[in-house]
Amino acid sequence: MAGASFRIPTVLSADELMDKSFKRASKISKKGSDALDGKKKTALAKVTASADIVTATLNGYIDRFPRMEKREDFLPELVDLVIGIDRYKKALGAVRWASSRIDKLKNDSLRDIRGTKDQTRIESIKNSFYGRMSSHIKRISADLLFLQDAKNKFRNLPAVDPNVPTVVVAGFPNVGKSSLVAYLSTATPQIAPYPFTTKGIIIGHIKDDWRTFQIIDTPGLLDREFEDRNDIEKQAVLALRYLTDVMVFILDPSETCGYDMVKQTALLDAVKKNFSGVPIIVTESKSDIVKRNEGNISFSVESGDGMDELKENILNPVRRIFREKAVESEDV
Ligand SMILES: Nc1nc2c(ncn2[C@@H]2O[C@H](COP(=O)(O)OP(=O)(O)OP(=O)(O)O)[C@@H](O)[C@H]2O)c(=O)[nH]1
Ligand SMILES: [Mg+2]
Repeated sequence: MAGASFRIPTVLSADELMDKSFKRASKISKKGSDALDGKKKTALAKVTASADIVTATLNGYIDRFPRMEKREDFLPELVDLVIGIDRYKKALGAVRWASSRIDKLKNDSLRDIRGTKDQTRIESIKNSFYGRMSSHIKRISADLLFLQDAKNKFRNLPAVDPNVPTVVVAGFPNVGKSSLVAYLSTATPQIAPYPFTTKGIIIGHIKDDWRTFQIIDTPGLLDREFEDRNDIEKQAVLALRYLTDVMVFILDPSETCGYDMVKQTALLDAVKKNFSGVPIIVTESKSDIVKRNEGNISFSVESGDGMDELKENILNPVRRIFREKAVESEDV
C-alpha cells in the first residue's frame, strides 16, 4: 500500500546533479556571425542551460516535498519522529538558498559574457561560473542526501487519513483486537507500515450510511506497559493520540489471552492517562466464555453477543465527532 500518498521525486546527489547539468551543457554549440560571436552565443547558452537544469531540479524538490510545520497533530508528530522537522526544514531552506544563488550567479555571468569582447575572458567567466555553481551544489550535498532519505521515510508513513474520524483499538495481545476490527470492517483490513512496530498497523473501514470511518488496530503499540518503552516508542504512541477520536479498550475477562485482569486493568489505567481527553469505550471480549457484570460492554465476535450494542456505542461518539469536524471545515 502506498505511504501517506506524498508524491516526491527521487533526489539526486550533488555529484549526480552536477553531472546532469554538465552533460546537458556540453552538448551545446552555437554558430555566430564570426568566431567571437559564436563563442559568446555558445557560452551564453551553456551557462543558461546548466544553471536552469539545476535550479529547475532544486525548485522541483521545494515544490514537491510537503510543507511541514511543527504542530501537535498526527502527521507532523510522526514526521518529526521519523525525519526530524527542524532538520527537514533546514534542508529545504538550504536547497532554496542554493537555487536562488545559482540563479543570481547565472544572471551575473551572462551579463559579464555579453559585456566582453575578449575570447579568453569569455572562457574564464564560463569556467568560473561552473566552479562557483559546483561549490553551491557541494555545499548542500548533505541536505540533498538527507532529503533523499526523507523521501524514503515519507513513503513508509502509514496511509491513514487524519481527516477521517478514527477509532483506535487497544488492549493486551490476544484479547481479540484483530477479530473485532475484522468483524466491524467492510472489507479485509489493510496492513500499513508504522514507525517502530514491525507488525504495522491494521486499518479497517466502517461504513455508516454514506460515511466511512477508520478503525485501527495497533499491534505492539498499545498492548504493553508504557514504562517498558523507550522515548521513541513513547512518541510513536503519542502521535497516535492525535489520530484517535474514540478508543475502544478491550479487556479479556476469560484471561485466555494470557494476562490476568490485574495486569489488564493496569494497562487500561496507563492508556487512560496517556490518552486523556480521548473518549475511551471500555469493553470486555469473549463473552461466550466469561461474561461479567461490571458495567462495561460485553461482546463476543464468536457468538455475536453484544455486537449491535457495541457498534452503536462506537458509532455514536464517532458520528458526533464527524459532525463537529464537518462544522469545523465549513468554518475555514
Ligand atoms: N471464544 C472466543 N475467542 C475469541 C473471540 N475473539 C477472539 N477470540 C480468539 O482470541 C484469540 C486472539 O484474537 P485476536 O483477534 O487475534 O487478538 P488480538 O488482540 O488481535 O491479538 P494480537 O494481534 O496478538 O495483539 C484468537 O484465537 C481468537 O480466535 C471471542 O469473541 N470468543
Ligand atoms: Mg491482532
